[in-house]
Amino acid sequence: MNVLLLSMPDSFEHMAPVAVVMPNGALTSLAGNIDAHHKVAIADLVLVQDRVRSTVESLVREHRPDVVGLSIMTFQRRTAARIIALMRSLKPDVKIVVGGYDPSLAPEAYMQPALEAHPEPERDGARLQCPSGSPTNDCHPDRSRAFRGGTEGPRVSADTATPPSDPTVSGVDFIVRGEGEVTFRDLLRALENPEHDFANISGLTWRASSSSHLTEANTGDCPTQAKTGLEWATITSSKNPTVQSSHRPQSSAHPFIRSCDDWVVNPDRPVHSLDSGEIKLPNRSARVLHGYHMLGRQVDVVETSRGCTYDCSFCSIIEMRGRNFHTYTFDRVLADIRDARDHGARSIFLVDDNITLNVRRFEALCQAIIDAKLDDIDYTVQAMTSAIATHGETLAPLMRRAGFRYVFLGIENILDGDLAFLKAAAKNADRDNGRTVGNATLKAIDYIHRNKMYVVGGLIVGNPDDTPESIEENLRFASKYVDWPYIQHPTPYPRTPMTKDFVERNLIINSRLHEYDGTTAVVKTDSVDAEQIEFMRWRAERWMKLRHIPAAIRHDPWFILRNWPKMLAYTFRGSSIRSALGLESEQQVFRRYKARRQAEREYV
Ligand code: B12
Ligand code: SF4
Repeated sequence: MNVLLLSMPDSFEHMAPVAVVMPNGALTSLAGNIDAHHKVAIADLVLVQDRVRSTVESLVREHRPDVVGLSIMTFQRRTAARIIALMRSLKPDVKIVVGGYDPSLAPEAYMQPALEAHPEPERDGARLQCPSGSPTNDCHPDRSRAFRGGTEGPRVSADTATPPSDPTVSGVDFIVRGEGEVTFRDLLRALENPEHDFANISGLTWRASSSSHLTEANTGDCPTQAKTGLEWATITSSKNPTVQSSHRPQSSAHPFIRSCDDWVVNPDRPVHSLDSGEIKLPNRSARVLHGYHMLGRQVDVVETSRGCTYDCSFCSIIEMRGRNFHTYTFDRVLADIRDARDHGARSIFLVDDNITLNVRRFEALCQAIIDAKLDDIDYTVQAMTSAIATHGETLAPLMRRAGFRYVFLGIENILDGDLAFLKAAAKNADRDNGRTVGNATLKAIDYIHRNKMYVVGGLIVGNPDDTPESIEENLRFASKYVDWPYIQHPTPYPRTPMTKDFVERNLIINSRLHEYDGTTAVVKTDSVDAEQIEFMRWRAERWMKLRHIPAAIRHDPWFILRNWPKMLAYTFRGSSIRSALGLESEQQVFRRYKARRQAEREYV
């Protein structure tokens, strides 16, 4: 089969395409794990933000995909809906599979009635009706037509197939929940098999209409009404196979949407142990778009482990895969790094959720990188402050020797009250003989700086009890100590504990999911409104970013000298000659920046 894998084009404020464009690690891993006879192409649409529609059109023309897989974060849901509608208009019989954090944690939002690939003529002027709560198959008279080469019906144009309004997506055939390599591989096998037996694929949610192979075990009542939007806070994950029903009121705005569709939710797939060799190396050769870079150096992503045993309230990881930590063997990691280097990478981001959970292993990995002579690459990694502060004496010099350059520190906040809300106190604790003796942040930063590495400072401001003073205190801290600010606002992603808190305290002021990008304040605090919070961060952060330019010039002079006007223009977008001369207020510039940002989000 022809398989096309897409990541969404949406990026956020701290990922200025002129400075960083990073590949999506999930897609190469999926591509590396499907059977060899498939023809697979990967397109990271973040590489073509200004021409998404034409790129998708030519990808469909060139690759004639039978199956399209989309990797989606929550803030990308609306774009995903638009791309699916476009796909369907270009190739109505294509099978659409979604995966990643958003489909895994809010699958209900993807269970909307399908955009009809071959719209049924209206019968007696009425659309198909399905009795509420009916078992699965009855309302699908033509249920496997698309697989068996149905006739070309009238095409749904991208315009008429406007996706339902945010935050739901329609036209999806399969939802892969959690880790995807084996689930996706098995799904492709089932699609090739005339039986279409999807019932035995753990981690898969599928339309009953996709298969004739629906067992007794999977049918039954429809216990859960599909939920979307902010209702996700109350949904729990499925442990048993169930049929979910997404009966929705018919919408006259979407004439080709069926009035009902039933979904089968297979049991969860247990997380992979990784060291068994079950997950094969990523397939980077499948990429058909190019141009990934980090400050001009070709960049790639590599995993050495998955999972985390902490439970920070803002993080999606626990609901995604539970609290656990699994590691790849060093042989595999080194082979992966070599493969990335052979494909041109000179900079590598280790995308582990929390590599510093096992510091001894991390130290040994640094040594293995040095021994394997893979230390000529610039590495970036995410780390906990407590691990760096406690083990910095030995760990930090080894990291430097291995080639680490940027360390993303999850500082989150410098105030104890905020850390308690974020449930991030433990990972920021400075420990001595197992006893907590204070906050680890400054000590960790010091180790990193002494070893000539740079701190990307992850902070979260705008928590419920924050005041203007506490926000300023964090911003001052960032300005003084971090080399590159990565400051965000708390964002209520599906099923995180934080979301529940914000819902209960009635602090969410914005439910437009495409603005849930981390740098748009979508929640207020008890005493500061959201716009004010965002304004304070935006005003302070722009200038902090400027300070890193000399260090960047020393490392990559030609790239920075060629591109600094574009970088400045991006960082200070919204500014004008009048504002530079002090003839406009910062609020006016901020409003213009917000309008620009709004326009940027219309990728399709
Ligand atoms: C590395 C990383 C980044 C990197 C690189 C991003 C990239 N280009 O890949 C950087 C730092 C740039 C980044 C930025 C952001 N990130 Co980020 N990031 C991560 C992190 C740490 C690991 C993701 C990863 O690569 N894992 C390895 C791969 C192999 O696993 P995976 O992505 O889960 O994919 C598996 C499954 O999900 C599934 N799958 C995924 N896609 C698909 C598609 C199909 C078709 C199928 C079948 C299966 C499937 O199968 C894969 C293989 O098992 C996660 C998790 C964490 N602990 O924080 C957050 C995370 C994904 N990021 C998140 C967010 C919100 C962002 C930002 C918006 C803001 C931020 N917090 O920084 C930005 C936006 C990025 C942008 N496009 O502009 C959230 C997403 C939450 C959500 N509900 O959407 C996470 C979960 C962190 C969190 N806050 O909880 N991120
Ligand atoms: S330590 Fe990092 S990966 Fe682990 S729960 Fe906290 S934010 Fe998520």
